[in-house]
Amino acid sequence: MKRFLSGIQATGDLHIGNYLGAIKPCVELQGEGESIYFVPNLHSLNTRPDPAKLRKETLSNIAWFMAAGIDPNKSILYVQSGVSANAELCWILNNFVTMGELSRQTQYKDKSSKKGVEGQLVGLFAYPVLMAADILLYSATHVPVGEDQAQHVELARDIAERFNNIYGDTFVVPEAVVRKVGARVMNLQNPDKKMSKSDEGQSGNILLLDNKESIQNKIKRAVTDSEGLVEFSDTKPAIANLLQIYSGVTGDGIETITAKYAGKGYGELKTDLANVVVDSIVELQTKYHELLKNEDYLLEIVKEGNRKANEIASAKLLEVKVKLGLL
Ligand code: AQP
Repeated sequence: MKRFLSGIQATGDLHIGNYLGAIKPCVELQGEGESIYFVPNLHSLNTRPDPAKLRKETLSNIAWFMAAGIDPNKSILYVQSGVSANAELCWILNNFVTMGELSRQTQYKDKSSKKGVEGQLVGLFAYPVLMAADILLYSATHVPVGEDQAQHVELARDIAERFNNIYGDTFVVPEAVVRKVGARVMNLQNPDKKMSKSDEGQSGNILLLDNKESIQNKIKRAVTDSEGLVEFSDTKPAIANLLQIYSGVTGDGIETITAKYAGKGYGELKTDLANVVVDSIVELQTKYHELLKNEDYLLEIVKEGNRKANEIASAKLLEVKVKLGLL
């Protein structure tokens, strides 16, 4: 039986990259096996968030999952801090990974390059270990993620194999599920850089909360190139990015889209792209706002999700502790 697991951090407003790279694949996989989706709010602590903001964004991500189609009757939807076994297993797994491995993680290198290693919190450095615990504790077979997180899943595989080799079969070795389209949505103003919640200034990010005018303006102002040819190519990253967003939102293949715009300029592509993005985001927003009106209902969903997650996690943690001789 396949078991899918994925999470979206509460670290700011979600963008279309989070949606196409992670949330949409999670929804599509729901029903193809068991699924567990969660908000990794313990991970968010490495940005020292304002408590009220963290609480709000945690519930907001639960609402986005549900607005996109995650059904709490079909999937477990939970919040990381509601299952203390995640943090406990993380501590154990810290002893199955080296500082060298963690310092080679691209996301750590990117994020720490801004402040230098000296000023970095251990929480950021150890982020991939907590992520490994999140995955291994639930025996996930498949982890739908954007491209930026694939390296962390790879490390979780290494940690699982290392543990299994010493203590016998304990953890399922997980596989990352990275979609061909939408796995790395780039910033509209800088197509060499991926869209990120933590970007300073959001003019290059299409946020799931953006209104129609804002989406239209951002796409209209997206950088292009001087060739005027709608082609999907590594040498045309800005156009390739617009095409992958188009494809991710509509489900149309890249070739179908390039054929449609052959001989047409970027203006027409951008206008149509803005329309399809607006249509899909507005539909999501309507459901999202409806869900947010009833916080008690969302809290009930989380409570029940945490209960189910705890059941799975505590059984696996006990197995690990027995193997390690922990009383
Ligand atoms: N630009 C992106 N394109 C496609 N997928 C993306 N993801 C993130 N950015 C893109 C995927 O979204 C999921 C949730 O990510 P996360 O919140 O756990 O952390 P992240 O990968 O660090 O995402 P951000 O948006 O860049 O957030 P910040 O700025 O807070 O670090 C993951 O599956 C991720 O791959």
